[in-house]
Amino acid sequence: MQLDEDTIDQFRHDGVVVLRDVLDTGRMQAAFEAWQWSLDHPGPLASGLIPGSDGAFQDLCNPEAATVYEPCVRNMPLAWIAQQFWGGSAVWFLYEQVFHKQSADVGRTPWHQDTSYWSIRGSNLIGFWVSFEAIPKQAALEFVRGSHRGLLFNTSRFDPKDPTLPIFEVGADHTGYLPPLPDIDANREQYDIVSFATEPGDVIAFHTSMLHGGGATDGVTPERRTLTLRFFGEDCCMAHSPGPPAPFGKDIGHLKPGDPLRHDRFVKVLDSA
Ligand SMILES: O=C(O)CCC(=O)C(=O)O
Repeated sequence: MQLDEDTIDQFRHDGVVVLRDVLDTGRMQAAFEAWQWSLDHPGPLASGLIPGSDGAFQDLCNPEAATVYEPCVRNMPLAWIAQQFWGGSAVWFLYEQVFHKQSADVGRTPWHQDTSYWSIRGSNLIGFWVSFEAIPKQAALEFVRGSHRGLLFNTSRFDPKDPTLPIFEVGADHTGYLPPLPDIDANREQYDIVSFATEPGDVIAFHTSMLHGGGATDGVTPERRTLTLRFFGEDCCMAHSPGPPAPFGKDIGHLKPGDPLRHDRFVKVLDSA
């Protein structure tokens, strides 16, 4: 899928674009079968999306899932899209994440930034958000436009009492300190929030450092089945972080801050162009 310059510029500037009709019926079916596999084979990080609340499920980075997702990501144009955003960088598959909001009253996914959960930094980072239902704007995931160019915050621990509570304790030496997450929902008028209604086959591409959240279910969208596929490129390396190399744990634990992010764990999907 060849992108035009405006779309590439928009992704680089805004950090998010919606791409229409990216996945045809066959690729959507393959993606759905992979998503279903994840639901049927929960990995070590599977959980209810929001601790203490019912009706939602997520799983991510399942070590057993690589062979399930590899054919899927090789057969999709997503890595090629990422390569165009990154000016020709090679592209590696980082990991999959599945979301299942199972009833009409599941609340918003709290505002957060994916990158700040990881000890990985770089500009070549992207998530592709694929939903198997049509999603109207009021149930869509929301993004703070341009926030991938701003601060990385101490991201949300998804505490239902206060979704801004940080995930990491700050250590005595302040290594990897990240500032507290702002309360975006309480001050929405101060933020440039964008969202997109989508149809099956559309894909939302976003930089993983984007502040994003939302996507509650309601009577119009009583169930949401979503797959996010994340990729990285050449400039990504390990970084100091207040936490572990989440969500990879021991798998890549020998990599040190500054080391390029390269490991057998990550399938290279495209060589540099
Ligand atoms: O779909 C959702 O509710 C959350 C998605 C998300 O946070 C992500 O894909 O990074």
